[in-house]
Amino acid sequence: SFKAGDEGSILKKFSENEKLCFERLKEDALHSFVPSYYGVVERDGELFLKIKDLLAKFDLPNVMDCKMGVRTYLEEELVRARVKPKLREDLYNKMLEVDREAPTAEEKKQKAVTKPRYMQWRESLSSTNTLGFRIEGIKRGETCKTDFKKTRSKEDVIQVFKDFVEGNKNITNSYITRLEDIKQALKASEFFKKHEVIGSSLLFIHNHTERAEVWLIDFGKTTPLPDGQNLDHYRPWEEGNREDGYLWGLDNLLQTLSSLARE
Ligand code: 4IP
Ligand code: ADP
Ligand code: MN
Repeated sequence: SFKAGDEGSILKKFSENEKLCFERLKEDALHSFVPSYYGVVERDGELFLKIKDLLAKFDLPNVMDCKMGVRTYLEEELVRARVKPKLREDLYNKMLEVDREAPTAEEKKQKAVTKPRYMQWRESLSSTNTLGFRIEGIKRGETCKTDFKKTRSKEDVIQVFKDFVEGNKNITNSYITRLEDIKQALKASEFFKKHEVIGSSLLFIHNHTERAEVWLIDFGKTTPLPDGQNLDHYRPWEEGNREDGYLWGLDNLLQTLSSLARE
């Protein structure tokens, strides 16, 4: 769903929702932690969002994608699956690949699961439910690793971060500082107050020069609340309250990096 853009930009497959988020974020306290947005462009008859390539100024970057929050699907997806369950064979197969025993007897018979069922299973297998974030993938040089679906415990997460920074304390501390700045910006942000932030990631980038940055990316499922409604991003999620646990997850992420810095 991506294309290389020109002069240090990338093109992401258009979504109206994500476009609106990028536009609102331009004016927001979070703007310096979100990649610059250059508008909608058309290539070969398809629409894309043109976004700054965060890796462009890095020589040999190492990259980690952490998906934030205690929940990774929208409440409306849950409602839809209840009213009109859509059975997904592809998600059933992805489930089997990780754990032959994960599907219930009924699911095995149907050879399919609903999307919320799949997403909830992914959340409980990983650290999403217990820590409010999970590691989605890591790129080091030419190698991409995405087999973190069962990385759940604090100890395992710390180990993955340790390998990612190769035990480098300067990089770890730069990441902590950047995350603390992000936390302050989130608390000051009008956008953050008024949006349910689902499936969004923090992108960690560093290299051998010890340059280290963290950016907020992926607003495809970040949705505005009804007028006058706010989230605090800490409270546990209950269906209907639309909480996402983003700040709770960020605190846990900061704790994880802090224990690594103290080791
Ligand atoms: C994927 O599961 C991710 O959760 C995707 O989110 C999600 O897309 C996919 O839903 C789901 O199958 P795995 O990571 O286990 O492969 P992301 O795009 O953030 O990676 P949505 O559309 O929910 O963002 P489907 O419905 O596209 O399959
Ligand atoms: P999707 O909605 O398909 O999940 P994301 O926005 O999460 O797309 O991006 C997927 C991956 O692409 C990220 O994990 C990251 O590695 C890379 N990526 C996304 N945005 C940028 C960017 N602005 N600059 C560089 N890499 C990016
Ligand atoms: Mn994503």
